Amino acid sequence: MKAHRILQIAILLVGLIVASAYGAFGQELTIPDAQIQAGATDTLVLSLDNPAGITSASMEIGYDSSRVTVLDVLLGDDAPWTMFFNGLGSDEISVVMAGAEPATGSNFLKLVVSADSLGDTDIILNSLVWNEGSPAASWVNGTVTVFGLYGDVSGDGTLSPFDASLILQHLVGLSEIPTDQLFIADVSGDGTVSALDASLILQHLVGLIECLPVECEL
Ligand SMILES: [Ca+2]
Repeated sequence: MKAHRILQIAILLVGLIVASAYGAFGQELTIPDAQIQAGATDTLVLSLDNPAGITSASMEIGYDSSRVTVLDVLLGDDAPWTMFFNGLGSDEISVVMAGAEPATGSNFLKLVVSADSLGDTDIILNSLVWNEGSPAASWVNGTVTVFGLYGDVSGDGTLSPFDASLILQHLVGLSEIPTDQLFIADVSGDGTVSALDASLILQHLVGLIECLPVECEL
């Protein structure tokens, strides 16, 4: 290989390393997915993959206000900055925030969200700017799934022995609970769906146990 070709490659590699260190490929903000029971409130933590070089941000966060309500916007634990927001009650919240130094970790911003009506809704960034446009910004939008009752696998709004049957049918392969609905069947809260979950639903229905374990822990 000729010397000037080697030099070109070396310069390119150094450029790539410097560019990635300064986030030229986009420092990414991630809105997490969440499952929230209708009527309940949860806090979504927006995480920043690499806070280096970022000392201010402006963003517009959009969502379907008929499905969820953003009750409050809070600074993340790792970003002790100054922040103002506006737009609660609308479908878009504007946030501006700034600090003298970059955040110390990935916990960047929090949305306190209440779930209102059943179904999925996306929480999306309509815009995001770091500093005055550099480093480049990229982001990952999140989805909030609003569900009704734990254990109500059929989705009819009530807990019944039939829900326990659907879990047992799922376990033996006679019918299938969609993957994104499996958390509803996990009434034991142990992270898996098993015959125990069906048993707990039946025990709860006749009052042998006061609450489903996943709800007792709430
Ligand atoms: Ca049901």
